[in-house]
Amino acid sequence: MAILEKIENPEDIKTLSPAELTHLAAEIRQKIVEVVSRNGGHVAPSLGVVELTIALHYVFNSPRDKIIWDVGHQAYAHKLLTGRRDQFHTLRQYGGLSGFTKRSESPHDPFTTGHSSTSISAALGIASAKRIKSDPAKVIAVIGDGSMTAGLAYEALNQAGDMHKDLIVILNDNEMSIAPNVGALSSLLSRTFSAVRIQSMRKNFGEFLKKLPGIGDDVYQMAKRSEESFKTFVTPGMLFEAFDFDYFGPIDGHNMGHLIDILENIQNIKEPVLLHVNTIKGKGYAPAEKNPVYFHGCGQFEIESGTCLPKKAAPPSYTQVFARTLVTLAEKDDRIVAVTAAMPAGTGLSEFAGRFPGRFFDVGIAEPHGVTFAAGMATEGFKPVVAIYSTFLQRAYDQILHDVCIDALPVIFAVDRGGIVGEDGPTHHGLFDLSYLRCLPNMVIMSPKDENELRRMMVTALAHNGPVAIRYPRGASEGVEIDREIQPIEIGQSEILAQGDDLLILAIGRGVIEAMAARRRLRDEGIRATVVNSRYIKPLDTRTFVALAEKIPRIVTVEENVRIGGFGSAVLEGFADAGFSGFEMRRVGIDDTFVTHGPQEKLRNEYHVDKDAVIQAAHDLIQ
Ligand SMILES: Cc1ncc(C[n+]2csc(CCOP(=O)(O)OP(=O)(O)O)c2C)c(N)n1
Repeated sequence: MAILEKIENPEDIKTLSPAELTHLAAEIRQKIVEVVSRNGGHVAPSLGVVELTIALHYVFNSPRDKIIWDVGHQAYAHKLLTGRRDQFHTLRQYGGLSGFTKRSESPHDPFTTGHSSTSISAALGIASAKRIKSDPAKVIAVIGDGSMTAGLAYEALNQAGDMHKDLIVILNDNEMSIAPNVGALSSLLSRTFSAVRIQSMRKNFGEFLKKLPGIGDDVYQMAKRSEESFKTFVTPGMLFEAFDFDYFGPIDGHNMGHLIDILENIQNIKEPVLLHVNTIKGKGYAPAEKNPVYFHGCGQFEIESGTCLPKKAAPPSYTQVFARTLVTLAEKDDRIVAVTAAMPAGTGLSEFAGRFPGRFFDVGIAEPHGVTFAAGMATEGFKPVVAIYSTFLQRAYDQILHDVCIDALPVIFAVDRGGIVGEDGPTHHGLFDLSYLRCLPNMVIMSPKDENELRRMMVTALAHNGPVAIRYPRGASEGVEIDREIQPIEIGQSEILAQGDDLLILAIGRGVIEAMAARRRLRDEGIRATVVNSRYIKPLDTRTFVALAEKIPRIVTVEENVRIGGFGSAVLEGFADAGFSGFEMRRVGIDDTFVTHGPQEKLRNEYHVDKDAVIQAAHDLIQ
């Protein structure tokens, strides 16, 4: 690490020779692999942009010039070069560096990221603000080809081209999203398109010209001679030029000298520029180059072999249970179709895709489109199951409301990663869905206490003729026995799990696990609690809750969601609407704050949504 050790800030790399820059790239790769093998993280995206990162910091002057990394998951080299080398070993750990770019972490991170496709909008906003302030600094957005599948990116390009702002967009094209990239744009960008499809288009167009009566052959000969060959006629550049960007590329994103030359040239252009860079995801670490999907974002692994370190034996994850159950149900019901937004593996839908390719749709990183697409299918009698992580579903809010709920279309939302997700931190926790879904008319919202109940809820949802959200957590399920026959659950019906006269605990989803654990400890202290698994947040089983609370007016609600607008709020509203009063209540849930990154269990404890929090609430009420 002879060179990296000397880089305290980006200024230090400007004096390095070309050979030293190449050496620095190797040292950075080694460091990234070393740390991510221990901490887990986005190794392949970061390895793919090492030369690009060095070249950007060599040519531009961060933090005066602003470099915005889309998603921010590929910014590890950027972190190493911008004063964070000594903390890099804490990456994604509690109290350590974030796995994404974060304004509060460094002046070199001008924008906080985690969700995709925001970089061009943010960069354009920053560039516009700088022009008002007469600040000549450059603004650069680096966005991947996967992130270019989102409509948001085009809204930004559309405005940027029109405003003729001094803005540089670098398209980091590795032909991969998390999975292989999808969509028409992806084939436009890909080398396959330039080589194979252009040749066949050229042939077809040539034949067409030759057939034009009278003039065809002449026009064909002219076209053939024309400087504007067919290859340059149809290029990815056309798309961006249509947005009034000056297009450069595609260039080799691992040729540092070439990158530096071209960046030095384009920095003087005062118009929107798009530089198209081809990179290899996982570059320089053979296992990641070979398996970029796994190494997109991975857990701990052994460096030598690239094999992931065995996790503790655990029951299947909720995601796996959802995925297998969906395949089983889809075998019997061909109206079931599945939709993912660029996360076939993460949501477990790969299995469905393999089994029913014609009924599986990967829409790209386009959650809003995915939801409206599903709504369209529902109008034709299908039963779309839209599997999207809670945090990314936030993007599709208007589509859920306007395109699904107003007409009560039977779209099922498999809301994965509901609750605290862990090391990805505040941009990724699914802590708002109960609140943001609960206020939508026609929506039914369920959350299972275990994997058996998840299966029952899926059957219930498929039988229901209207929108349903099933919210389940990240990670291993509870390891309970699975019923052979999957029975539905009456909509709106809760379940009493334990009886006791001292305290009433109403819980939802994972909260039920914490409630039951707390109940055992409280019983040892002589406090006897009734525990209710609410199962539904909407419709809420208010009648049962009121009947119980009349006898036991000391109530604790438990949820892994923000308290504002969540399950506890729903219970309070239900009580108020029923005219029920004279009770005392404590709501266990997330405060009005964003939760940092770290291990799930640690965060549950720190943010008071675990059994200790339930016990404390019980003590509050009873002592
Ligand atoms: C709105 C949103 N949906 C989904 C994701 C999950 N996600 C993180 S990175 C990624 C793929 C990004 O692909 P690309 O932009 O090409 O970057 P690469 O990792 O290939 O460098 C996805 C789908 C996200 N971060 N944000």
